[in-house]
Amino acid sequence: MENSEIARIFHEIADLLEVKGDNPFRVRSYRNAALVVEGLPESLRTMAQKGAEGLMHIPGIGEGIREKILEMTRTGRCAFHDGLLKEVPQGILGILKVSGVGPRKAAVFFKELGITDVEGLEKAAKAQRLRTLTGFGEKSEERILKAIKDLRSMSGRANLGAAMQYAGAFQDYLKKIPGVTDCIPAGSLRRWKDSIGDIDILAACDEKAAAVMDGFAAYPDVRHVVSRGETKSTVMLNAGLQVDIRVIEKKSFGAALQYFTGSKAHNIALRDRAKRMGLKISEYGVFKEKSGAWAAGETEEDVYRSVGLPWIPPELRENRGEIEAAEEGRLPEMLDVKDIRGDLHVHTNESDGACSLEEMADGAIERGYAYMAVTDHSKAVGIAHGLDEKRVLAQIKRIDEFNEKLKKRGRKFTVLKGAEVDIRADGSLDHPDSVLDKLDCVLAAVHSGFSMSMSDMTERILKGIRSGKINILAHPTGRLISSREPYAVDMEKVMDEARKYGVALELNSYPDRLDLNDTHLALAREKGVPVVISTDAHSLRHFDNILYGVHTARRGWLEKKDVLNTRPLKELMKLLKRK
Ligand code: DGT
Ligand code: CA
Ligand code: CA
Repeated sequence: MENSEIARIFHEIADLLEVKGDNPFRVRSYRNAALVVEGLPESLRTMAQKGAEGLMHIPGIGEGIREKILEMTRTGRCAFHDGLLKEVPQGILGILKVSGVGPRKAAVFFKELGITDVEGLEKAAKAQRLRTLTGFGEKSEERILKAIKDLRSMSGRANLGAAMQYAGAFQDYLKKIPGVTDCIPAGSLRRWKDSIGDIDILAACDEKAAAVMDGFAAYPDVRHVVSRGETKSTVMLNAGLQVDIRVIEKKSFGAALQYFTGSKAHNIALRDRAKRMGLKISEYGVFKEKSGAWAAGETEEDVYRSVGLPWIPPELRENRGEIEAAEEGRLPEMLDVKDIRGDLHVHTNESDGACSLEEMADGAIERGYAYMAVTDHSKAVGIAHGLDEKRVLAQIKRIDEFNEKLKKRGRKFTVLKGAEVDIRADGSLDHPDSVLDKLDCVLAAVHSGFSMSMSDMTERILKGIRSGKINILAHPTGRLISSREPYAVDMEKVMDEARKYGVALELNSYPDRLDLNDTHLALAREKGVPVVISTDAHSLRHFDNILYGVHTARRGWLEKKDVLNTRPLKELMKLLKRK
């Protein structure tokens, strides 16, 4: 079991306990554990090889949860979780995936109307039975029906973060098989696409492919082998992810890597170009069309060179003008994770984060950052324990004191005073101006009422921008990749207004958000709207998610100059001045 699966089970336990109406503290401890596990850099499976000892020093993990981790890494099951699944109908977990339906609502549907799965919920909404419940009306039924539709249209693809973990673990395993000389995940994963249909792994092999295929099928996390050939096999992992593997001779490895990295559209365009040059590109190599003579294939660079191009970074291979740009020497200068100097979206345990301000700051310092903005939620976001005016003022004081301490110790690090203020349904902000004026970095975001019409939602966000009180529009489309479609909003209008008011747009690096997406980022770049790449960290290890943000930015052709948090603090502070 990989960390993401263990985290998922802890989330499920928390959900199931909440549906049951269990003690909220207990619920919270499982949610916290899920956050911590999601963020661990090291595989729990590896850590648990030393037994409970190996799990001793994970912060925020107590004895009960440690035992469950041990059990899961050893047996692949959690008896406590299994027990809960016997008490609560399993279909209810499906209901929780419907956007806007949390454990409390699911419990009401179950107890009052006997609804135990998504199909039941859909039927009840269509039969107008939900409106018989207190607090539910015609609007809520419409919302739920739309959310069910969204959910159905999105299932079948995996979140990039989870797919990376599974691919990484599989890759480590394959590398150890004798005869394997190289092993790289290709496909959409190598292009860092925001959702992954299946994982494609290439293995270069110096002798018999059959031995590699045996090893591949024997991977402990394989649920079943879908198909098996001499050089190509497909398996299904326990987590429900499909993996294709191809075994390739060394001399064709570059050609195969190029081919299986895709995208299909990029490959077709590249092949057309080769044809015009009298060449033929296939997964086996580049060949002269007439004579069939071999031209290139060992490395990707060779393949691109053979058609007169420099190597094109995988993130750009979507046939969005990259071949022309490569030809004319106009490829973007690729952003690097080392270019990022600070994180401007960080939560602490004052709202729904797992760590204190001091712990998060230490984590940011450890990453080599020069600054970090603490941006806890405002009071409208009740489930996240959002801060009211009084608590924000107290936090400001605490940050000032903390910065003083850092200064005295000679640390070149600054905590910016910030907030993630809710943009309410009417476009007003959830903190008074007197509070916002005291902050260095105000994020604003929509957290509810997602089903507004496009014109209403656009107006709502424009009003937030026009307040002149915000610096950054956080997760601008509100999408959750595996469960919620973006809300309808006129992004061109939002960007034009943002530019006018000096408001930056966030690229939220959380793997389930990646919001803005690649095409919106390209639009921002075109329009000259500055972008901030943030992690929305709720725990220390979430800082690592910056990698997903940076690679998504690369997919949008963003360069260092387009990203505000690549600037040193002084320059950043000037840019954050509100207009
Ligand atoms: P996914 O799995 O849906 O997230 O997206 P990909 O891009 O990983 O697609 P996949 O797994 O179907 O195929 C991997 C790569 O193999 C794809 O990016 C390009 C290449 N490929 C697959 N089918 C074709 C094809 O019919 N023509 C060409 N030129 N390339 C193909
Ligand atoms: Ca794929
Ligand atoms: Ca595939």
